[in-house]
Amino acid sequence: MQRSLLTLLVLGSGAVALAGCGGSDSDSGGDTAQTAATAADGAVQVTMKGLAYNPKTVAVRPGQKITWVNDDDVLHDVVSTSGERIESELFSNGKSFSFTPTRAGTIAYVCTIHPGMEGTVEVR
Ligand SMILES: [Cu+2]
Repeated sequence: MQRSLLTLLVLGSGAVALAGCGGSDSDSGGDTAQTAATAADGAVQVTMKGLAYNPKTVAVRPGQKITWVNDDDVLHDVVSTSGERIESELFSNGKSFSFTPTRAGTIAYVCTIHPGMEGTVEVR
């Protein structure tokens, strides 16, 4: 009962916002993944959340560091299946792993304990 009322309120306010402002920037919060992808120093962050890498594909230059941060309550790792070798330990919530590719190419990687949890690093 409470939950469905909340859902209605959320959906309702979303519809009002959509109808009310013609295409202005969304300020709904809670979805910071896109803007957080590239830090000021050029490092790229991939968040591990909901048994997925976000963003799933990142494009970097050789020498540009990538940091994976585990935002799930289960362990994850980063192990490449093609391209340059990446092999992290399993790490827990709040922990991170960084890798800096040295040459151009495509790196496909997976989490070894979660089937379907896959990502790609495009190095150009
Ligand atoms: Cu995993």
